[in-house]
Amino acid sequence: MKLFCSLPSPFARKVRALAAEKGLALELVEVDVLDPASPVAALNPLRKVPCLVTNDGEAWFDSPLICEWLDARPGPRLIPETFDARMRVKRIEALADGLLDAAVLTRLEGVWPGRTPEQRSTAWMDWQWLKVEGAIGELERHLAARATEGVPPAFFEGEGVTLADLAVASALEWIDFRLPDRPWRAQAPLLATWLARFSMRPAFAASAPVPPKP
Ligand SMILES: N[C@@H](CCC(=O)N[C@@H](CS)C(=O)NCC(=O)O)C(=O)O
Repeated sequence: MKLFCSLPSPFARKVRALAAEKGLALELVEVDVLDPASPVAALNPLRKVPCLVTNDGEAWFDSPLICEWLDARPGPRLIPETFDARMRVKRIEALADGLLDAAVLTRLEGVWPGRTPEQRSTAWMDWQWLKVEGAIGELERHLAARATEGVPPAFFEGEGVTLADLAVASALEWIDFRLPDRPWRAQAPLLATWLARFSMRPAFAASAPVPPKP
């Protein structure tokens, strides 16, 4: 199985961490999605990563669907099978992915090479950031409702790791990596405590984005 991705991509990180939790091997194919000649265009008409190409040559996107596909392979389940539990996990994933969509747009507005400095809109970035703050607030409330004497639970849903944890942690660590001037911890102390613990999990830590060498 090949995963077309960029190494810092938080959506790809969610997929890679899920594969690691299940003990599945993924061959990573690094691509530059902003290059018009990127091979991803032939696999995903939306020109986004991650995109999974199975051993049968079938291409799957986007990341929630890839996670579903991988989770159906052998290994521990990261997406519960019962309907209610499954919906709750997918809801947290949707929140984390939506948070990331807005955070990625915030960053692209600042760095996308197709815009001149005059064309970049601070108002647009702030509008996107409102969504990020809204989602972070919701995640914080979720942990607060499940906390015991002010200590957040180890996992977002249930008693073990799920796709919900991988999605949230991938999103928050990407913000730390790409938008360090957008601090979020003061707004969400439980989330910060939760992430500090969860991010040490080996299957997750293995895919941490590496800053380029100076
Ligand atoms: N909904 C998609 C989002 C994927 C996404 O936005 N990927 C970014 C990289 S982190 C991308 O490929 N962006 C290129 C573009 O928007 O042109 C998913 O969950 O896979």
